[in-house]
Amino acid sequence: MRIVVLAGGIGGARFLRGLKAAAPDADLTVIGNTGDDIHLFGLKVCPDLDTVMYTLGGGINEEQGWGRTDETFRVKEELAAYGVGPEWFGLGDRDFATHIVRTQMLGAGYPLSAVTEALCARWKPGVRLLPMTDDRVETHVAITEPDSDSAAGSGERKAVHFQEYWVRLRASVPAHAVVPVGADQAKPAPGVLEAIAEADVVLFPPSNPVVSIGTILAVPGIREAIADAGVPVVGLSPIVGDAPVRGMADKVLAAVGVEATAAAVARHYGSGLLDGWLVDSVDADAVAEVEAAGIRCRAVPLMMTDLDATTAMVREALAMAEEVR
Ligand code: GDP
Ligand code: FO1
Ligand code: CA
Repeated sequence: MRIVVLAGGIGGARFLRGLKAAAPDADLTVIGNTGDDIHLFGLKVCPDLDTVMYTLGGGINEEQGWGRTDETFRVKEELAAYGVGPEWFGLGDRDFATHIVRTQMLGAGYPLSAVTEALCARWKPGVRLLPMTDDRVETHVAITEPDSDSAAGSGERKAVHFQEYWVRLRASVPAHAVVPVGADQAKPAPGVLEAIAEADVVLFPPSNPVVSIGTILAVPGIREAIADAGVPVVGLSPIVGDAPVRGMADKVLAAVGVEATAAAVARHYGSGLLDGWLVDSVDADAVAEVEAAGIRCRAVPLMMTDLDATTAMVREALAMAEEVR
């Protein structure tokens, strides 16, 4: 069976671990979000691709969910001693090597998809990991700058990189809009549309619906290819009990005018895209609302507390795919 998964970082990566366990013989293609990518210190950093690669390849910092295990921060300290920032983004020494290799290959003319394949030759994630695009896309967030930080003195409105909104500001300021800058001009990376067209099932893990899956779907051609593939498309809610399990999905959903509920996220994707949707058992009340929107829905445990729980979730998603096929 050929399965295509649209993935962000932590939510996507943990789900994929369960998918590998639930469907060990399946051919897995992951379309990764690159809207979180950022250029720092002359290097190209791809947080979501790396989170998937490290998680599936055994190199992830498990507690944190991103970055390398057994990490040190000597380079970061030296940069800070030179007064070279940003100091709010924690790139570790081991992680730096990945960004150096990536940037070197990009500089030599390889597209990001080829670079990602080369990095995966080391990590062997057990999936084909494709960036959504080889073109530059950066998610920016329109915010009101907090008073104390504002050069203008108070309440300045401006756009910041998603990483600045999330890591520096911890999503503590109002987000008015989320813009995947460059997405409208981006082309799907080689293999993306082909994988979707050849898929037997498309899965949306419980990744962020706006800044992970929403960004992937913003690359022209990807949403259309999924809708046209004629195969079951099944998603799992990242919202449990009207709140994200972790992260800022509630804030970025508000910025695009969507309530932070499992049902609202399903309606946001819509029946034109989604055939099936799983909500957590605590959100059983949402099932009727989702089904009324024309999307098959069931309530099952959706907390990825360990591999067994995650594998069980994936099995439910694959069972639903057979039901709606
Ligand atoms: P990120 O790029 O690291 O933010 O990761 P993703 O976009 O792939 O996933 C983030 C989303 O995963 C967040 O909105 C979380 O609510 C969701 N999430 C994380 N852990 C779990 C879990 O155990 N169960 C569910 N249902 N969602 C989760
Ligand atoms: N998240 C943080 O909260 N603080 C950091 O300093 C940080 C550094 C970092 C470095 C490399 C990387 O791949 C990810 C990193 N993240 C950090 C996670 C990342 O900012 C976000 O969680 C994701 O982009 C959101 O999906
Ligand atoms: Ca992300």
